Amino acid sequence: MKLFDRFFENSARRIAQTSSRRGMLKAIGGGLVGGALIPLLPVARAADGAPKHPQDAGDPSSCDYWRYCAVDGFLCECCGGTYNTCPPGTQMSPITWIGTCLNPIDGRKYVISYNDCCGKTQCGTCLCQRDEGDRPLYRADKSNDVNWCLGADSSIYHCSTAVVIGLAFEKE
Ligand code: ABN
Repeated sequence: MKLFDRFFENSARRIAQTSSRRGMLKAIGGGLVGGALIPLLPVARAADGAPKHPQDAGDPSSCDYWRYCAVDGFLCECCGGTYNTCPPGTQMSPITWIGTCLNPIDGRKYVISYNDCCGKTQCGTCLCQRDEGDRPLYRADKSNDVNWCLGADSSIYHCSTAVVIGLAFEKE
């Protein structure tokens, strides 16, 4: 036990002889300031057009974007909204066209709802017509060539969104 005591006594004396209170405060202060600055260091932040989720890939303003596989309309992403939200001043249609698209990142199929945004004249940019699974208009239940704003307060069509509803489960 004496050996133990002597060891700590000697260590404490050595520290006391070789350091000052001011030096100690400086070291503690430096540590605190340095620690606070670590979150401010530059990190690779998501650039414009980068995936919003790690399981997502592609550019939502491009017609090739995986969620648009069955879309027919102007992409809201190019019209002041996003791929799944309406631009300000428009309302989302309560009735929609549903598609099933393959997410290239996880290799799974997702049910996508193509809600139209209504209440402003047509956006006119990023027309995208992929039409996967679309049938002629006379098959009304199977056609995406429909103005879904007919079910909204205003029937004026502006653009189309692509809202992921969930995973698609296919019959074996
Ligand atoms: N669902 C898009 C759309 C809107 C108006 C007319 C045809 C298709």
